[in-house]
Amino acid sequence: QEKQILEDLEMPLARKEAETLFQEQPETGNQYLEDALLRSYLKTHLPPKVLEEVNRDLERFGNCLLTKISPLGWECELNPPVFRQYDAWGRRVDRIVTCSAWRRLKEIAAEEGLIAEAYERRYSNWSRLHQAVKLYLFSSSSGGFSCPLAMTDGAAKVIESLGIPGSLKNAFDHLTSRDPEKFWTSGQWMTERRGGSDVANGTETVARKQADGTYRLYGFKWFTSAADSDVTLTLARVADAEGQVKQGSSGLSLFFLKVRDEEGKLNSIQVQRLKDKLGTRQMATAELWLDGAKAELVRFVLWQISAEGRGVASISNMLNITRIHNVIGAVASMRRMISLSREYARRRVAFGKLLKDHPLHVQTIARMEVQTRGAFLLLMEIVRLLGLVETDMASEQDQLLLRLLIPVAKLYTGKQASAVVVEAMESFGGQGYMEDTGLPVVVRDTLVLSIWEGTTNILSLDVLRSLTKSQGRVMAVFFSTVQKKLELASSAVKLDPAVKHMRDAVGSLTRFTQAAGSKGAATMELAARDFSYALARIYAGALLIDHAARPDASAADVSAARRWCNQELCPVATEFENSSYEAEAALADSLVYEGSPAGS
Ligand code: UCC
Repeated sequence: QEKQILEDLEMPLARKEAETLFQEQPETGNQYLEDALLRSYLKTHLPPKVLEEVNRDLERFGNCLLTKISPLGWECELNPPVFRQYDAWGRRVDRIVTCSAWRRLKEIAAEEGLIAEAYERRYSNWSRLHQAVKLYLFSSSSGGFSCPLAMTDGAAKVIESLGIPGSLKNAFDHLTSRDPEKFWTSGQWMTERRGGSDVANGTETVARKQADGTYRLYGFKWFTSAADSDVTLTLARVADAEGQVKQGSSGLSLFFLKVRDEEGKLNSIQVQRLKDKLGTRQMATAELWLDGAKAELVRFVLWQISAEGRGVASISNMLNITRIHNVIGAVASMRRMISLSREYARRRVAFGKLLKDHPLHVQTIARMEVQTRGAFLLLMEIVRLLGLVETDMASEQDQLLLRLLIPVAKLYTGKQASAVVVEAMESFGGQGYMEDTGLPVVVRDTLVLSIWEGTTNILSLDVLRSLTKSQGRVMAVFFSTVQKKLELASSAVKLDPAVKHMRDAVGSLTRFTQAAGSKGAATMELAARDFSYALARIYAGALLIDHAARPDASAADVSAARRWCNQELCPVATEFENSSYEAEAALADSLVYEGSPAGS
């Protein structure tokens, strides 16, 4: 007894406790089964037979994520790619070495048909939605492998939309294959030293035609994501017989190239270095010298016209797909952080009770949930429309709406996701800031979503581009679609306040579009971001109301719609009515440059 007492004295209570886990680890189960909104969306929209099969596949996939994919994703985070420029004997090899988990994820992506599903179309127009949902579930466990998949999907889309030229048929088959041995991933090499956003003026790469009809590319690509990909699409300026190239957008053409030959040797490409990034560290982003890389000019089979000088228009099909993937990533990261946060709140005790019993804490999570629901429904709407377009079932209105909603959703959800994941990190207190919880990884990887694939301002200008190109018809479709959804919901009394807020916002937006027409392009440009936010908030509001007006809607559906519509839905009108844009612009210089050395 005396010995025991002595031992106890030597090991004070505090130390004994420290040896056991005393922080509660949040555990989530099958992501699909725990996602009430996703399941109710599928139940509402999919035809019963499709729902039955998709439901089965997603439940199985949810288990696979838990047991197989998540551990691989974490392994990728712990073993980021490394660059070996030389072999042991001094030969230049430029090898990007990835970990085995990364390579296994590529195999799984093929086996699960994460690209193939969208192109096989076994569920007709619903195949795209099925694929997008799988990618959404995959995204936050994927250790960054979502990035090459986004570009692979984009490349397949470009090839398909050109009518699958004979020379690219083989590539298309590889990109859309379910066979891990055969599956290829693609890059999207668009960014050069002088241009990230301004591709038209920043692209210096030159393409020289060869006697066999192929081209050799010479230039420097400044950001090439997933640089270990098998193939890529890229832009270059075709040199004429005198070696002259045409500047600007109309001088750009789209090229396809294989990164390595059959023996694994680089296609006259040198890797300068890997980028040192804030996040997405699992995925290799490189600077590449193209020193005569053999490439093929992408041709339009469908329209029998030359593809020369149509580079930007051709690659915009890829951009629109990768921008949808960006939305998938944004919604997935919000969903992931909220799932963890709400589980943590069920386990963690503070001030004598569980976090879930602290109303302020739950209110904070609920606000994030509302944002995530709006973003999720926007995503589903886009992929629903894309599915219709891809199966020739879309009306002209559907096509216009899709063109408008892609940049709107990309820019809006990118910003939402950055805010939500940072807020969610805070809900874990200090633990949220600890690397080994995995939470900072989600935060870092999310922050890129408002940058790559076009920044918020560039995407706001793309929204204006879609208006100009359609001569305003896109707005007529926007308004009529929103109005229709509000009319359908008008019998649901519980939604009255939300519908009223929406009608007011639609009125304000209508007045803005009428008044802005008489102002110059400069005012419209200044209003572009607020205008895009208004489109996102109003359209997502209509979708939330629509979802909440179903006969079997839950209390959460109704509450989400009402809370969403309580925010300022049409920020552009408030600013515009106060004549703030011109006034703001006049003062912007003095505000931004106060104190900075003149002339610098
Ligand atoms: O590569 C990158 C990172 C890869 C990682 C991706 C993974 C993401 C997945 C996430 C998973 C978690 S980042 C590279 C990103 N770079 C960009 O996004 C470029 C940003 N800049 C733009 O978007 C610009 O707006 C440009 C380059 C498109 C603007 O070029 P231009 O030449 O000034 O534009 P124009 O002259 O207005 O347009 C040329 C043509 C027009 O067609 P035509 O000639 O028929 O009138 C436009 O209507 O292109 C058409 N066009 C479009 N069409 C331009 N944009 C679009 C569009 N979005 N959709 C349809």
